[in-house]
Amino acid sequence: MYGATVDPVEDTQAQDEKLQAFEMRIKQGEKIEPGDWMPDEYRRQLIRMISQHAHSEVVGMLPEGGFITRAPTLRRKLILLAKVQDEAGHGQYLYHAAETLGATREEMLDALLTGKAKYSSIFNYPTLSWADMGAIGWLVDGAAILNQTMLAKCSYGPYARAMLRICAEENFHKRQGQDIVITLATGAPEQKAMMQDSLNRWWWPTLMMFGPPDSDSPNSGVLMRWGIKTKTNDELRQMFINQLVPDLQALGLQIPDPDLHYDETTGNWVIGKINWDEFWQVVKGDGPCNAERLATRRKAHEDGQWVREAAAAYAEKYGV
Ligand code: BYC
Repeated sequence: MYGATVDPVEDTQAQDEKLQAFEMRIKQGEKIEPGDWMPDEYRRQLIRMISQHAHSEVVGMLPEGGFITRAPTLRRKLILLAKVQDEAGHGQYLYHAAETLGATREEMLDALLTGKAKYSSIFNYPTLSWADMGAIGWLVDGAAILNQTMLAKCSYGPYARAMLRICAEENFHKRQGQDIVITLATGAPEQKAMMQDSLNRWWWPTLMMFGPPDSDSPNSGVLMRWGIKTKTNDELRQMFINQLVPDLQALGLQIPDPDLHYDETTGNWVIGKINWDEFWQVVKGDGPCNAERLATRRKAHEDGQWVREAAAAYAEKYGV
């Protein structure tokens, strides 16, 4: 509400005071809620991150969705079906959280379908075997849980609360992935080979999921300052590596990294070089499945047009 009569010096001072009060609230661990004052950049960053996160959940249904009809048993099929359905629900919670900041569903979907919006790089890799359901569940969901457990403590109330629900379900997803990996890694030689091949393909892309190295992460500074992120990309990546390496090795699986070693001094598993050129290529839209994923989403959106029209007509007729 800044009309022509507002004194610019007084205005800047008022803004500074609001910013100080806002930062104090974050420092004290208070949640920022939709109607509260917030800097434009805080709102912009949250809409960017939450909408990308929502798109990731929705696009993330595709790599596993193709295996629902190819699950090896009825029990596995039911579990995978429930998991993929959960991801759609996660997308819904997150789109709602972004809407509380003023983004509309139409704008967000338009950005996804026109290729303007990002979604997680990991979903641009193909799923080639049943073992990939294990790798996605344990590695990809495991990585997502670490990131989302951090976000469940973030400063924006609706995002933090959405994360609490999502993390509860993601833990089940991780367990189902772990169960598949353990079954295959301790099974027949063919099963073990299938699991090893899957790990070879998913290990590096999963490490890339955490985002670029801290030295090359333009958003981290402001996100950390305002309590949206409380851990950096590299910190979370290292936590993941330290958790996963001993567990995978205990199953007799080989981590596809000749430089991997344990550093006694830091207590960390140290990895070789991540291929960041590959990461940026995928993020910029030129990964193995980017075109296929977007084409599938666009078709689903077009096929769902009649449902949106019917829902809108119903709402208009009955005033709901
Ligand atoms: N993929 O400054 P940086 C799931 C972009 S789904 C693509 O470090 P930031 C699941 C980044 O956006 C869970 N793009 O960014 C679902 C930025 O570009 P813009 C997905 C990436 O935001 C189905 C630029 O690179 N989780 O669990 O500080 C089945 C510079 O990066 C990626 C989330 O979405 C990437 N991996 O940190 C199974 C979590 N990394 O936007 C499982 C929410 C970076 O400036 N998001 N970029 O043009 C986040 O926590 C953060 O956004 C990130 C990146 C850690 C991903």
